[in-house]
Amino acid sequence: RQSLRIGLIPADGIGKEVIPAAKAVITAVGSDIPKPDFVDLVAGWECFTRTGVALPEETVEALQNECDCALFGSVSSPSRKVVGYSSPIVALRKKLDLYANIRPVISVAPEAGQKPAVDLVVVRENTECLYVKEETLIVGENGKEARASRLITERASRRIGQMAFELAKSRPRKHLTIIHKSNVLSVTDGLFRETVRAVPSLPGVDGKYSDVTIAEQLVDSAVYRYASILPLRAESSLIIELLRLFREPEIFDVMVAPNLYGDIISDAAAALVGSLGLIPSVNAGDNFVMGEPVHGSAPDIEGKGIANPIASIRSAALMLRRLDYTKAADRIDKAVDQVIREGRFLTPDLKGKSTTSEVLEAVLSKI
Ligand code: NAD
Ligand code: K
Ligand code: MN
Repeated sequence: RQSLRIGLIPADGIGKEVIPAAKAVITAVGSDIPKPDFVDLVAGWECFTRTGVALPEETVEALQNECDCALFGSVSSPSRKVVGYSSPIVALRKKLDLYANIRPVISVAPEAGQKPAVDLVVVRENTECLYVKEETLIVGENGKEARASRLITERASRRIGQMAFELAKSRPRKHLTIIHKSNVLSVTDGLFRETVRAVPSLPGVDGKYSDVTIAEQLVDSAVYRYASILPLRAESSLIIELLRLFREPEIFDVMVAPNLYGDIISDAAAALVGSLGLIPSVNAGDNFVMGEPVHGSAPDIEGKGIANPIASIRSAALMLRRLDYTKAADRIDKAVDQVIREGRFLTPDLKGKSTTSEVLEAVLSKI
């Protein structure tokens, strides 16, 4: 391969401040990957207000035809209905069939080589559930009535289940928790739960997952169990660590969930390690991968130059890891770990005083 063509879609808000940091870090590990060739692409709310289109056809075509992978920043979707607008990231996940959103939530142990106190991965179904966005509003006898339909298919549940089992198998604890709410939604969540549970007995699997242990947790109590894992403390040295380890260290390893629950439990898990600004993800399908920080466009800090770039930097590493550029990914993650451990250059979300570019410089200096 001559070059690695990487689509960059910073989109809105702090996406524009953190995606350049990811780009700089990829450039810095250039000796361990094919020559990076960045393709600048547009999408988002600002793009919509300027052009009337949130996801231009050229962006989708460039991703499909000219790019080997991509990085997405964040989009500022309004909370009210705007005629003609629809979230470009939700659309992109469907158009590129990026059916899994893989979100590792891992704390940094005070010393290299120690086991991190929090080490889990949320595997979120990325194409259906309430995100089919079929909503209707009618005015009935008793006023307005709004409805949304929620789609759960066997096909999507099976492939996200396969992805989750594969991931669980590759990890030391080999433990998979299925997140659902089948006690109330026995038909939709029931189908998700049963289909994921049946993955190990699919034809051709042949005992491949026999060493993976399976558990289930209702989505609400899953969040409660996080909350019972005691809060973290930023020490004077600003080293991030947990006051106490998990009371039940085995509770969560890989968690697989339908789209909306997966979104919520991963934001909740981010609180365990200190900030949403630390948590990366990849949107993955069978043929394409798009890195994306878990956070949104953060309008409260937009334009101040203090957004934490680590989620985006780690998303670049996760994207490269998925493409088997393990050495480049390891170099990036190790550099980030060192910067967090030293605690000298951290953004305000981690109780530091550094800017986005100071954190980036610190990471680059360790690479
Ligand atoms: P958010 O993730 O943007 O912000 C939540 C809180 O976390 C804010 O206080 C913010 O300042 C902080 N935060 C997030 N990322 C940070 C970072 N990198 N560094 C430091 N602090 C950080 O969520 P929100 O406020 O609920 O949503 C804001 C906008 O983002 C909305 O328009 C929403 O639609 C959009 N959004 C987009 C995506 C996406 O692009 N996939 C995801 C979630 C939300
Ligand atoms: K995002
Ligand atoms: Mn979210």
